[in-house]
Amino acid sequence: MRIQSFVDTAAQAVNTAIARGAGSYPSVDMARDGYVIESAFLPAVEAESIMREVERFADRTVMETGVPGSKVTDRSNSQRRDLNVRVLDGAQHLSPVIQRLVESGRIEETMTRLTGRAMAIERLTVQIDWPDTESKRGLHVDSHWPPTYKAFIYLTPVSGPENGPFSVVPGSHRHRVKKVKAIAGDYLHHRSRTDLDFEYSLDDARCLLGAPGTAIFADQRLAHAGWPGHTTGTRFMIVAYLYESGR
Ligand SMILES: O=C(O)CCC(=O)C(=O)O
Repeated sequence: MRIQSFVDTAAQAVNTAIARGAGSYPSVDMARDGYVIESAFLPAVEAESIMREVERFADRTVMETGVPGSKVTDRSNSQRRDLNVRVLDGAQHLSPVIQRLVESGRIEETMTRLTGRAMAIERLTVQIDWPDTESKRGLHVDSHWPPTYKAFIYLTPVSGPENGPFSVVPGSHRHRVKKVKAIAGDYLHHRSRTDLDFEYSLDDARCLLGAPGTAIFADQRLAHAGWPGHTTGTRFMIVAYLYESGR
């Protein structure tokens, strides 16, 4: 087991060290920062319509959707971080507006245009975050290698740090030396391999803000986290998990 873990860690470190291409996306902003914000990606009325379908799940006693193909999962059931996060999988079955958005292909098309890589959605959720100043996961990547991507679409106003914005260290999707150091440190200290909070600081992170309907397209090799000073308002957002198709 320990040998396998070492081999996996070494593979991650080597692939991170030799990774190329994150700085040469066709979108100059995506190449430089690792993310692009598209305001009004969804019209405000559509964000409102989705909210009418999903806001009932902010009631913690509602544990089932009652809609085939969708389900409610509380992160607190399986982990000790992000204890105030709820995920609605199969969110397209809960809202005709989300269903139409998925069928339109706009999310994949936008990420494909920004990165120059053919993207496909593998999972689509609505994430609900209740205020939390204690258990938020720190800065991390989703995967060092292979790269993964997400589109976040805010459904509620995320106007300041107090609303718990998605936050990133701009440009960190291109870093290789710091990432290799992080992977090695995590291995030696038995931490999750994707943790970055010993190499990066929230002081270097930027809170990504937006009105309902704002979309953020991100290379998830960015050092990122939900802002830990989330004191006000329950945040709802669509999260599309994207991968290079045919990988
Ligand atoms: O809640 C957030 O804004 C952070 C989300 C996140 O870390 C992720 O999707 O990997």
